[in-house]
Amino acid sequence: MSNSADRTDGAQRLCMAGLGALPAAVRRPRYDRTAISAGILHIGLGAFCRGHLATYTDEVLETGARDWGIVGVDLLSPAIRDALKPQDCLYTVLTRENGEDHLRVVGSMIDAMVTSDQLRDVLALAVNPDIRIITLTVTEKGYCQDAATGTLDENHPMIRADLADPTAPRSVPGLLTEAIRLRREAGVAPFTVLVCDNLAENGIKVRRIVTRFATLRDPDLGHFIEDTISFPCTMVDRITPATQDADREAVARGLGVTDAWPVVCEPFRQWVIEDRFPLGRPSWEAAGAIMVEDVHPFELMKLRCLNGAHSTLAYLSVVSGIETIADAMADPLLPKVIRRLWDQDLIPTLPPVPGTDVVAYTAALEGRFRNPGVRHKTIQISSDGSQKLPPRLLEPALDRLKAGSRAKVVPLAVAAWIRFLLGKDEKGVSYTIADPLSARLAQVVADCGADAGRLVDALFAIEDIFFPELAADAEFRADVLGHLRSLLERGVRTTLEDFLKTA
Ligand code: CS2
Repeated sequence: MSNSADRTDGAQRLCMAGLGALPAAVRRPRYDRTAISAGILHIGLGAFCRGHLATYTDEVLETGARDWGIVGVDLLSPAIRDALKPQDCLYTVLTRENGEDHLRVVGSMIDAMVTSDQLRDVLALAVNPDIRIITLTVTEKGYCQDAATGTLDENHPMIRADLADPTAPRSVPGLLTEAIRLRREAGVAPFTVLVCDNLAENGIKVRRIVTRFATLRDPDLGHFIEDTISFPCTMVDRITPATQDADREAVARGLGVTDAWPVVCEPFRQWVIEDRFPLGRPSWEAAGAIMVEDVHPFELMKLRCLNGAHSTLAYLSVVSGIETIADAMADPLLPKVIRRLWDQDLIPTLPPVPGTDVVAYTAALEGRFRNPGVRHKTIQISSDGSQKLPPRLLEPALDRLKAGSRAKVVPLAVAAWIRFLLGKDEKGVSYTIADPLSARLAQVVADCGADAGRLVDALFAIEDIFFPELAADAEFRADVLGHLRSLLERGVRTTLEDFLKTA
């Protein structure tokens, strides 16, 4: 994330007192914010939750609800809290499409905290009976999971530290467990945990992870979580790149005042939620959320078609020096590869999705990816591949295998990820591999160099990433190896041209 949130150049700052003076076209809260109390504690105060969940909640508050304000908590750095507090936690969402900008000031975030220096306050709030839901956007890696199996990574340094000192947690499983324990001790009914990250079966998975952590800490607490805490699954969608300085400047021009940390995103948003909230929930459906019994089909469609295509585009693009998803979609070859990925590998793995034509969904995705107003950097999407590849691309490849077929485009995407791990693009420009397994991945690259066969063998052996059954499939391995050799010897262009000539 660009790091000049504090650069407001002495200009007037977005705040409650100045709301009335904003240009008429700027949408703003039409409710009395002073009457709003906190009902949701949100963990992970990045751009995504502010562009998605907080905008839905803002619209629920506009219908007259008073007790569903959000307190946002960041686990990592005080930067967003320190940007938001001086502006009464107001911030702007700028949506862009077809050359048009729409500005909206969101009011549903009523306070911001950071665990590094306010852990006691955060835990006290989690015990408060007014808080009925804990929502999370901490990215895939935030759950300290083994990505391929979706279980707790018990060797994770933060998990080990939290098990040694469980009342001062730093990890998400540790924090949730401690909050649940304190709440139980205080005799307050348990909150619902709503995981809004891109994990397959996100609620089920995080329930398993937190239960395991709690069991290691105290088996009785583990049983309590298993028996009493609701973790509904949910599918969240809105393309929301990290905020850049140019976005801050555009927002300042549109508002006439500065906003230290606005959010820029596409106009599209979607939210599908399993309706299991024992202590109630905001009427998110009033803002267009879809409440369902079973999120799974929606989640698979989104994770595979949207996120799987994103990751494929990201690795091929970073290696060939293409900076954004919109630029990738303007390339003559890449959209054709993605169309094949959808048609040949991903759509055939999806169960029927209620009320949805999946082919039309992918056509709409193509339009969303092409939006040049949303400068979504391919290097940003390339991060955390060890966490993202399994649900987005490797699971569908495994599904194809189990169905007696084979993935045609996933091996190319996997080869592109391996080529990406070498850390230098085709023009010789170096980039950083951001990944929770980066040390291990760097060791593989250091050991194997650009020897395609050794790279594939060493990486396929990492069971946190590759399902053993898929890694053991000779055809899948040969396909990845063939593409990787081609990428290394002849480059992305020629590899794609040849690939597109095949059936
Ligand atoms: C992206 C997602 O960064 C990534 O890995 O694929 O953040 C994507 O933009 C969102 O899931 C869209 O809802």
